Amino acid sequence: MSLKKSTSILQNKNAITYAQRANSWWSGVQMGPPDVILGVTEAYKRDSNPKKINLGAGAYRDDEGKPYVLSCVRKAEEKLRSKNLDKEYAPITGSADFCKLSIELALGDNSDQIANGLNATVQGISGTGSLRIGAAFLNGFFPGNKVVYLPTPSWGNHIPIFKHSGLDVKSYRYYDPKTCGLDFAGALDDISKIPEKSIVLLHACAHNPTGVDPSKEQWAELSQLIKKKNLFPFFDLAYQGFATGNVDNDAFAVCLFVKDGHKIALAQSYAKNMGLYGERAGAFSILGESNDEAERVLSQIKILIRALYSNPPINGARLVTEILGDAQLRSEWLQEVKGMADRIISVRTKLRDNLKKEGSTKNWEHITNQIGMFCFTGMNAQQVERLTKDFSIYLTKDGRISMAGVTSKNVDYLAHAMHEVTK
Ligand code: PGU
Repeated sequence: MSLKKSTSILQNKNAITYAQRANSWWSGVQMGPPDVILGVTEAYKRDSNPKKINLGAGAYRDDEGKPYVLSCVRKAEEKLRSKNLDKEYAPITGSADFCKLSIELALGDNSDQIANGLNATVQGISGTGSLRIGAAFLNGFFPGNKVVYLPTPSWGNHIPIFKHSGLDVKSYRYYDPKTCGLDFAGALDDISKIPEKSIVLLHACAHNPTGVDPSKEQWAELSQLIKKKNLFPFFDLAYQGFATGNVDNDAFAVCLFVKDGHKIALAQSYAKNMGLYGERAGAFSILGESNDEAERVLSQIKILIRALYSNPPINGARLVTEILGDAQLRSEWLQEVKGMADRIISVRTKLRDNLKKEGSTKNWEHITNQIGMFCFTGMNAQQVERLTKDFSIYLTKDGRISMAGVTSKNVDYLAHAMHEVTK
């Protein structure tokens, strides 16, 4: 083909593209805002300041500030490699072993519920996908008010997850900005006014974003109230092990509610406690009154999953199964979770001490009182903006710091910057 001819074909093609653009299907689509949490990481990546710190998304870093792959995970990978497994589709509900090990991790190995087959458990796409499947099921089958009540504040993605599933979203008081602690009276008051047969979402431990959890006694009171009001508890258990370093302690609220007779819904994630962020391993469960009920529930969840993504990814669930199903790897994992939780607890103290050293006269007690991956600092949007603009420290606008990104190397710089913007 001559050069002249090929150029004219190109010009024609361009002309068609321009014509299509002028009258495009999508010309009415407006630019959406960046995600409030994951957008922070995107902005951080664009910054060239060598001192920059990313305290946005809750992803654990070692004391060098590097992503951390647990050694039990590396060993599980080795074991899987030697097994030379195939890549066949998983069942719609995912790996049966994975589901069993997951619900046992939450409810305990000796749970009557599991022994009696009362749980309908499916493998989900990490915590988010598990919540989303739960929300879709509730939207289709919840026999009461299709309204879910979230604590104020809650994880930023809870609202869209439930809304996209068709549920209404309302709220109950949870956090008291004056004390940077729990507004327990407010929570009780609001929950007592929720119409019967509505859904209440509870962060099982290490509340995100506040790092504020009810005490055991307060959980007991909440359980009684939620029962009295005939509300349906949906637990989000995304940080089992991360709050106290002990997976059983962190499942306290879930087990208490089950013991009190609640038939709960439960979303679990292995993103944080096994560091399997990108593997997307999680589980969703509903407890039924009988085995027959659980089976019927499961059959409907299967229908929902089939149309959404057919069946879940296999690799993350295989890793979890290797770790939880092997006594040696499991005990190594329990130590590593505790190691991560302990490192976070120790940098909390360092941050608080350094703020004092910087000369801050503000009360920063909540930094060490709050637990889990996050610290809700109480800094306002302007202060956060200054931290980012003047110091290249990236965090969400609500003043939440992912403590998992604080290290013994950057804690001085962080404390200095926090003092500068809050003094
Ligand atoms: N539930 C809660 C309470 C969470 O904090 C998170 C993650 C999830 C569920 C979902 O985690 P999966 O990764 O889907 O298992 N929240 C983190 C991670 C970043 C994000 O927003 O997804 C955070 O920084 O809040």
